[in-house]
Amino acid sequence: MADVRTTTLPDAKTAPEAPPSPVHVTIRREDYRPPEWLVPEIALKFALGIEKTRVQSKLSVERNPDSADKSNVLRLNGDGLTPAGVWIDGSPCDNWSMDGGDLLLELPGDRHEIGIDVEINPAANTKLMGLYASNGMLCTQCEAEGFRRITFFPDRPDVLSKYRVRMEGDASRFPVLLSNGNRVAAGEAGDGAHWAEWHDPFPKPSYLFALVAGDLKPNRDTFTTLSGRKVDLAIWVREVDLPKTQHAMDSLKLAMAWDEKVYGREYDLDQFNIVAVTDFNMGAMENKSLNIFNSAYVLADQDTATDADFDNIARVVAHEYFHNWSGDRVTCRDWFQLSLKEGFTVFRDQSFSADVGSPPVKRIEDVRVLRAVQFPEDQGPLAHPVRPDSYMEISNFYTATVYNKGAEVIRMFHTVLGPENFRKGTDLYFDRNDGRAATCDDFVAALEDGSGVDLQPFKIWYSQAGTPKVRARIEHDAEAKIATLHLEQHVDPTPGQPDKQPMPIPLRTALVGSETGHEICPERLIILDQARQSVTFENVTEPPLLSINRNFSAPIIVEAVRSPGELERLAQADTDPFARYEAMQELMMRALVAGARGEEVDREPVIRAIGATLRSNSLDPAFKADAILLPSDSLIADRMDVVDPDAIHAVREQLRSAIGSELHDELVAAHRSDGAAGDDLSPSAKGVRRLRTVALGFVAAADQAEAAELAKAQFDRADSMTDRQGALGVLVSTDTPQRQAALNAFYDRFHDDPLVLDKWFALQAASQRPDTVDRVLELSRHFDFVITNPNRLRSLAGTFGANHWAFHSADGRGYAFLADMIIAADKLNPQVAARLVPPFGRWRRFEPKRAAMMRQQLERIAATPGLSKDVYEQVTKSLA
Ligand code: 0A1
Ligand code: ZN
Repeated sequence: MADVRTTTLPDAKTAPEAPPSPVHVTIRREDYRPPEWLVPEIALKFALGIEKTRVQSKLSVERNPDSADKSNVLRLNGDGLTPAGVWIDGSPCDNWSMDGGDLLLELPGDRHEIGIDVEINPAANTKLMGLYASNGMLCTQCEAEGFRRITFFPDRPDVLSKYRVRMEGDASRFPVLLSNGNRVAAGEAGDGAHWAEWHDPFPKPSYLFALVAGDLKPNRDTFTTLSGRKVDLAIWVREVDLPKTQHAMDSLKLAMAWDEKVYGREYDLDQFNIVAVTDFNMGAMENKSLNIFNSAYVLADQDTATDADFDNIARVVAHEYFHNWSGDRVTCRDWFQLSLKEGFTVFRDQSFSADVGSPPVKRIEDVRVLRAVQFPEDQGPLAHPVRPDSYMEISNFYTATVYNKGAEVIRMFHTVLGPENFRKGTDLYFDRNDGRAATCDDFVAALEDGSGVDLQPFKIWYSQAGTPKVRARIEHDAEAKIATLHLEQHVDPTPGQPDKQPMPIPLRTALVGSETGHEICPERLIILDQARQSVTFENVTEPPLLSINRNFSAPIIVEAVRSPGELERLAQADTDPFARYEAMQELMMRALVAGARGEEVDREPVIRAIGATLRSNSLDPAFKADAILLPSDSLIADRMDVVDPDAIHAVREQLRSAIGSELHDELVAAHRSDGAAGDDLSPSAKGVRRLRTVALGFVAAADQAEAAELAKAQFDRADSMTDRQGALGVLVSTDTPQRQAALNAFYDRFHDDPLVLDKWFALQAASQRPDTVDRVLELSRHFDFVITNPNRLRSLAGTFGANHWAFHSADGRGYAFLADMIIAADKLNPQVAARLVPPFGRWRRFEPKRAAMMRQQLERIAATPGLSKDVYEQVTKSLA
């Protein structure tokens, strides 16, 4: 075969210095090429120090037979690294050059051994990507492109290597040394140092590499797999936190058993470690056998964590564990395929949480998150498909679209195939792709081949952005006893996608008799795949009520022609709990939207429906709490053509107040209901507590003084953080003497516990008072406000950005505050700063004054010198 190696390296000594690569390049999915070089094995040696860590790497590299590009240049990605030494096949090499942060080496043959030395400073790493220091320990975060901040490497997910890691460090500072796989050797190194060596037998991409060194203590346990192998489990935390790790451990064991039962997936190594760290950009990370967690998703006890915290811990522990198969054993070919692992793993963790809790309540919560975060994304300037076509900074694509809408896509496959065929498909997917870097197409192909069902039409869900809107209208021919359902679908244009195609939309649909309240036509699955479509139902013996998109079978917006009376009836009679919840939400939403538009509002159907829900003996309290909660200000805003936050807020408060006074007795009774001791974490006890606080919120809307008394009593007597935080959450929005007293008491008791102090910041940033902006400004100067800690920054700035009324304060000070925060945070941690930008994104939909102020702040951020790629991408896209 002809030698097609064309590229050569410029002579390192004579070539002009490589120009800095353009800062904000757009990467495109269509440009994907297989890697030219593979790295089947890598050995890493770390001489650990907080301020200086030396990293020596040895890569065995070989030409990729599957690559058509045959240059003799090996590009090793780097970010902020300078090689202190380079060797090729054991000989020192000075014929290397840099291209931006990347190291380029000229390689004569097809197989070589590369040695590279670098030195890094973990203490100076405020981006928290790569190797960094947190609370005296060292830890890593490599997804998506952090490994290149540790050493030079082809840092892309389709290069899989076997890792051998040796680390050495001061034994008193770093008594515990962890990495992926199995610890194969350890020993003393003199001068108070020690070392450990770890081997991971499973080839993995660099983003799954992990290392931890610190003074940690384990909560240990074991799990015996289905085939009888014993796995040693450990959760590593600071000694003081050990008593708060049991729930995470219990959750881990439940998740391991669940994945065996539901997906037939066993754990594959002898050890599984979880480490909690204080400073972490996201929730947690699925590094092979060494999961690293934001401590918020590990630590919990009754006194410091709410029921929601407990649920989140179970969910995230399960999520990361499930990644062992959906992510680690089968990984992603490129970052455009991120939803391959994330959408699927979210679907898996959602199913797990549903199975260990209450399925309808879990479904309502999942949909609430989707609507609160993903729908706005899909309808704004940052809209992108589940499988994006391009990005500047991949960190900006760890979005609700990739994660949560991605999970909805998998759920639709599950709905269409049914559980058994779906399982056949996932079995085939894992078999076929084990040890490979796969694509979303590979996933769908396996589901199709496993089930024998054609899923090609559904693939548009990966490529077409935007939330479909479905109009539905039912027509009844009483004489012929036939009902005809008329359906129409439409997707609004999104950036880069002006014209949309109809999508296949699975709609679980039933008809409920408006007289008897019985399900007169049992549920069936309608696949709406045309722009317009009609479906008939026979034997419709009474005027039907339309129960559609049951259990939220498709991630769409339904606009169904149904009167308030019909919705009220459905809210009581529908046999699908989710559809009942939906009927309530729709009823409330219509009243709120009408009110915000200045139209007259008939509150009575809403109040009657809430009253009936509260009085019901058959509904469980958690469901009641969900069902009676009014849609948030931002959800109402999503339904408005021109958003006026003050009008929305006012009408919502008026409705809350009316509910609070008309249903006073029912609400106070719900507030008083007991049967939920603080240590009882059963779904029913959690439900009682949730309803207690939701009810109190309504009482406060009608009578602050009365509610403040009830709340303060709840606060003082609370035997759980759920009740304490619930009461404080209500008080914090009131103008009562109890408010400050409770805030102070909370601070005094918990200011040494960072995760609880985060709550104190967040509660105030979420407050619905006219002075919230002033208070938040003050808090940003508070002694305990630490901008370098992502949890603290999110608890103040992130929560504030989601506080619709306060953020959109008419004087524009909310906008200025958040923009200041973004600019300041960007200098330290671009990834976290960029995640604060989205609230600005929808500026075009606001009334002109606010729209202008929001735009102005975006422009101010964009004009900041030295802006990161992360924030640059979000801000320019928001302005475009
Ligand atoms: N894969 C993780 C999410 C994650 C992504 C990037 C990170 O770096 C800052 C950290 C975590 C998950 O889905 O859990
Ligand atoms: Zn994940």
